[in-house]
Amino acid sequence: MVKRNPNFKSLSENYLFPEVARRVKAFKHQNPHVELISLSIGDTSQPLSATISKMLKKKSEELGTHAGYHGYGPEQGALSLRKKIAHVFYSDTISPEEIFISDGAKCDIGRLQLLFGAQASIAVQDPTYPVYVDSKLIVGCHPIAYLPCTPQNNFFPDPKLLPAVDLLYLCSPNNPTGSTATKEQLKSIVSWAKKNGALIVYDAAYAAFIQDPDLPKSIYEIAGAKEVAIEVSSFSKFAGFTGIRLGWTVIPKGLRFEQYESVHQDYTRLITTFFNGASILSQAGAEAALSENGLEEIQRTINFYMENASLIRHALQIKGYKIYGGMNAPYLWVDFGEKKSWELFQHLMEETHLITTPGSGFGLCGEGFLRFSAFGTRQNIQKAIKHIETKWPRSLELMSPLPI
Ligand code: PGU
Repeated sequence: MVKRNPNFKSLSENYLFPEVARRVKAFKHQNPHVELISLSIGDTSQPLSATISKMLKKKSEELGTHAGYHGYGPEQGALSLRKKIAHVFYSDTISPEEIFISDGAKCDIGRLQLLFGAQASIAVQDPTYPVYVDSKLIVGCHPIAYLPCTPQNNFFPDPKLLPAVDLLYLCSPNNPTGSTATKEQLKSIVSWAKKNGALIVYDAAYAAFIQDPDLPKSIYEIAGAKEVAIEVSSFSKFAGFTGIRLGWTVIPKGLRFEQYESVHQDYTRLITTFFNGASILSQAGAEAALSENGLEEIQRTINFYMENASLIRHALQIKGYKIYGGMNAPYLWVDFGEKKSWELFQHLMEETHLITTPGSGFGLCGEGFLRFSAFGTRQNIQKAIKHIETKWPRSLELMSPLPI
């Protein structure tokens, strides 16, 4: 018999969102007539913009002709798209050769684990996007260092307290806390990485949601970051590509391993071996998204989601809840004090028919919090607000004891 990969023993039975889905399904089975409103998974609800949708149609028609047909593209992605990303997101401070187009940020996070392998030690923010941890557990692992990120430290680790690790994962704007790192915070981390010979894996999947012009949208806005940081990003949230799939990873050519070997060269080797390039259709859609019209249309959708965030924030504030995030990020992180996140989740689902994401699903320091996503339709957000206004107790105290 084939032996099971022992690393899987370290994982919880389900990944966070399938676990939420499992509980929702069980409740619906018992209560088929109840309408549940989900502010849980960060999945987009607004249609593709007209410019993107037209391009997808045009491209698929072209593919149906002899002249327009195309097979495999370069594994790293179309040069024209890499150039556009370099221009729009990095003002040409990153070269197109340093950008690897992919089928999404989540997939790249997995590939980066293969790049560094089992021997690399990692540190993550706690709470954190669970994929950094689970993908590390799958490749095999040194103990993972969890860096508490709570209201007490403005959800950002103190560089003076960082352990000696090879890789530090940072996500800003943060999933789940909705906090956004300042330039000063990133500067301190970049200089820590340089001093300690560490690399930073920076997840900027929500950068387009930053409203405050003083907050950095990329780690490469920090001098010297190109020597120590990889940046992962995605079209999923800002362009509505959660289903279409398209992301990218920046591997600066200056990044080096201990013996001065090139990280870029190894990543190229990995990508050309394991990946045959993102879909040509997605890439055409992404180029359209970055056209002048495309960017304008996308901005309107971003504004729409951020209005959702402020509507939820307002409703929760009136009820006296302590809320973080939702200003430069599409997530709100709500503090319920001593309560257990999964119990709260269950209680709110059963009593008020709202689905949220339990904070403890993102790490121990997420206990007592719930995450609210602002990616819903306006109709759903308004329904959710009505539920909060009419069914939720005014404050945390009124909620206890939970009947579970
Ligand atoms: N990075 C972060 C920080 C994310 O929150 C997500 C999606 C991704 C990457 C994935 O990007 P793709 O380009 O679409 O692969 N997080 C969502 C969806 C759940 C999930 O498992 O990815 C969320 O609700 O947290």
